[in-house]
Amino acid sequence: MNLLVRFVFLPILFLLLSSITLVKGSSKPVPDVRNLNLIVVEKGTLSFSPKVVLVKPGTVLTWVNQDIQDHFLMLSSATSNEKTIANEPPVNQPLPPGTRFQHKISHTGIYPFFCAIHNQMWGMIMVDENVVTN
Ligand SMILES: [Cu+2]
Repeated sequence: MNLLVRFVFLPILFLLLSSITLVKGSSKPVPDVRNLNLIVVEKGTLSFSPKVVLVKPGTVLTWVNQDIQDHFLMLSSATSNEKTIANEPPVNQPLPPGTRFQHKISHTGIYPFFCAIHNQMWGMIMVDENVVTN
């Protein structure tokens, strides 16, 4: 039993603790996404940047395709409350290379969006009254 603890349990515990430390040690500062309204697809990245933004109601958001291939923006308020869902129709918007698309969101809520062509491209707009201005 002692051998089991010394050669099996303790090494596993050590590995677990050291991996936790590694994860903590490699964490980067969280970027400030308050009041950002520009979401860019840079060339070859297959991702929206930033992925998550936090804005006030009435913000006009802009998606820009700086890539050399087509993307297709789909956005909905489906995870928000009933009033938001009723008042914010879903967006289905082709984003050819070099184009931009603007869309105003007037109601508080959570708006996931993604690219209909590349399912690894996703993001989220969080709309809240209480966004502190920088
Ligand atoms: Cu895409």
